[in-house]
Amino acid sequence: MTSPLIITCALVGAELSREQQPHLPLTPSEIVKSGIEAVEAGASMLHLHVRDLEGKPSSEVKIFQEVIQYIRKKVGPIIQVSTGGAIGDSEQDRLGVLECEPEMASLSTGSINFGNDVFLNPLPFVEKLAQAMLKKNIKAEMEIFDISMLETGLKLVEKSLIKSPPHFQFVLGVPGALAATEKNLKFLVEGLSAEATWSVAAIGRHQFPMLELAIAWGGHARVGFEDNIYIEKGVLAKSNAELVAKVIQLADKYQRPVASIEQARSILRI
Ligand code: KMH
Ligand code: ZN
Repeated sequence: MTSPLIITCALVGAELSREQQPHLPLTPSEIVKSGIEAVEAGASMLHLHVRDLEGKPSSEVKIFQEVIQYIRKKVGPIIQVSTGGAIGDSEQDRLGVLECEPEMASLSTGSINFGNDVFLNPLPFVEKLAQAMLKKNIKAEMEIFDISMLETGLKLVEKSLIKSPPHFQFVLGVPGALAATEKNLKFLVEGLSAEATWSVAAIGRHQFPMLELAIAWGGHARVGFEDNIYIEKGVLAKSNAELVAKVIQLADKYQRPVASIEQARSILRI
């Protein structure tokens, strides 16, 4: 049997608005509901950003704690908080979200152009985040938006700043960063050690074609509104759960069983 597929759902992100996606969960209770639905549909991990009551991106630990608590009460997925936050968030706020003691947190390993903005991740800050995660026993998911970010990720592993085995998320197709192509993904995957685990997230129309490659090649898959709001060309998805269900169809095509939450923990060794 082929190895179980970990499906992560990135529910909301920090950039999208209701104008773009009318079903976007915004308030803490909407994010909780959408997260529960995504897990019930088959996601074993949630990549979490939160918004305040007005729907604005927030790094308030209290909101994270509340959302996590409600999701955990109903379903018990791996919670991965975002330390990327929104463009321009302070380093202090980005470090602060680790206070809610999740099992995992995202760790972007370098700076990139992000559309017309710059997503800043200076090396000293990346290392500070990695140290803080180690200290709190939080597993990092290294977010790799460009080739040099893999180099840095591998150096962090060498310096023993990352819990073993290292886990990478290849986020492809962000305007200004690495394009979502088969050739680029192949290059990234070939750069990993045998023990590493990896997943793919891709932006917009690239989401499902790139996830299909990840599934076929033995990696894992991230879907969700943060990365893509369409279920098919020109048709907005009605929920995050609908996007998860579409990944499961792809998993079936390649005979990849969908990982249960416990299987996902065991694969990632958390
Ligand atoms: N919102 C982006 C600027 C992460 O969650 O770690 C960064 C981001 C990455 O979404
Ligand atoms: Zn994110």
